[in-house]
Amino acid sequence: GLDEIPGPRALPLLGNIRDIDLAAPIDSLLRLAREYGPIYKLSTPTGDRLVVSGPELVADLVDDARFDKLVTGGLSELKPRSGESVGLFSSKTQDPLWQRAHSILMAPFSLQAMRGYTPMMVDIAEQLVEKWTRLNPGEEVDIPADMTRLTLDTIALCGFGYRFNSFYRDTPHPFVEAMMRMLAEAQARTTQLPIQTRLRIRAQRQLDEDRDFLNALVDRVIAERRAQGDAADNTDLLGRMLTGVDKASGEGLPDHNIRAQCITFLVAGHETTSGLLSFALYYLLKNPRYLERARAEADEILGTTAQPTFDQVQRLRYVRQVLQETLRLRPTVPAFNRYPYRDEVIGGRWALPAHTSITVFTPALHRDPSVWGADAEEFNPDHTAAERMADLPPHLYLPFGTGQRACIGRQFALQEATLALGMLLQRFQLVDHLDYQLHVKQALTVKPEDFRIQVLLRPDVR
Ligand code: MNH
Repeated sequence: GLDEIPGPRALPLLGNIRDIDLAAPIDSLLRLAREYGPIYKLSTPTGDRLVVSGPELVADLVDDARFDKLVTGGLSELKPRSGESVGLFSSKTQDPLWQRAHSILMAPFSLQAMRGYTPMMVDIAEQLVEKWTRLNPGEEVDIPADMTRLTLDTIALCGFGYRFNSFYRDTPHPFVEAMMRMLAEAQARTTQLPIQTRLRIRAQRQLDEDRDFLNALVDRVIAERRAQGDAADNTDLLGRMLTGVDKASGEGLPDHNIRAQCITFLVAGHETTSGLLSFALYYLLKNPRYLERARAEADEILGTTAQPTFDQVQRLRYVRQVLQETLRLRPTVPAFNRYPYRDEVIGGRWALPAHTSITVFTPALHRDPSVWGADAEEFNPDHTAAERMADLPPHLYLPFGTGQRACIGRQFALQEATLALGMLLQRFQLVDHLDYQLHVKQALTVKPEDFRIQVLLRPDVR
């Protein structure tokens, strides 16, 4: 039973809270995995949790016939008002609206659909390039801040034709501020007792205000689109949601669900991808050999092209490999949760009662030397070479989660990040003038903190 599963000793009431450094939980969980192995037990204020990172155990957990996504914590703390929808990310697999939205959205998130979004992605990436081009000598760029401008504006434009114009602002758009406050509140609630949450009346009022503000903006965009009728260009995600019909049920999506999906795409789609780009730039700066190889590829495929095409982006294979290797070491969504429908045995050894909460912890899974070799802890894009990935059992590399609940935005993220990284390498020399030392900040997702560099237009392309 669960009693045999190893783990740090839990204190009365506090559980294992002192085994986790809240400022660096990933490092704590990695250390515990090294100490206690592929499965260990943690006792937290929200109950016992198993943390799993062993390949043989994960092989069982990815089986959708026996295990399901466990919706917990974070975003699900932000329960909508009754009668309202939650987006794909926070809804249960059994929710008929998850099934319907998932089936309608598969095609607009497919690799083929990225061809249609590429010009909009280029539009925003050009704004980043313009900004960096016009810096004075010696000025710094705040990498995570600019990557967040890029990814947020890209998903809003491709998602529903809205421009946040983040490159024209010093401070975030009010929509983004409201969204960030809501996420911070969701995060705070994961460590509060229910009574504490109920007593924080001001926080609740702020949350309601922020939610109303987000909803109103998205509702306005939806109403404007509907008002355009047949004249509307419905090739973006919003258009596909307004016109799409689920084959199984013959039904479309209600407006309150479309609204929830739009907000979900903004939340799920921007920090994850901006963290990926920030870490990738960090690793390239610290590994000039790989940087040179990626730049050579950008030069070869993009040449002096101002606006890369879908096909050119597809051919940036090494750049994509760099991004995949980045997600191996620094999966920006570092864990996801599963539960067994019934009593199960995993790895032929551990018996788990039905509905046990299980966390699949990918940073440890992705560093297993038996899979990735003795240099598993090191950044080297050869680890994620296409030939190697083709032979790899899929459950060993899970930066986008697994099975039917895997990331629907995966092609979107990779297309956008490959395009942006390719364009930056094509034009800029990156200067690590502060000899940046990696400091990881974790909120809902993970990113390098205080990562500032200098950028110079490449003399050979000026
Ligand atoms: Mn994304 C689910 C990682 C980019 C929209 N995403 C997931 C999951 C992971 C994940 C892991 C599964 C979580 C779970 O099982 O609980 N996502 C990423 C990463 C990136 C990313 C690492 C970028 C890098 N995601 C994006 C983008 C979008 C997006 C971009 C939208 C445009 N993700 C989603 C949605 C889900 C999801 C929606 C939920 C899908 C579902 O459950 O049906």
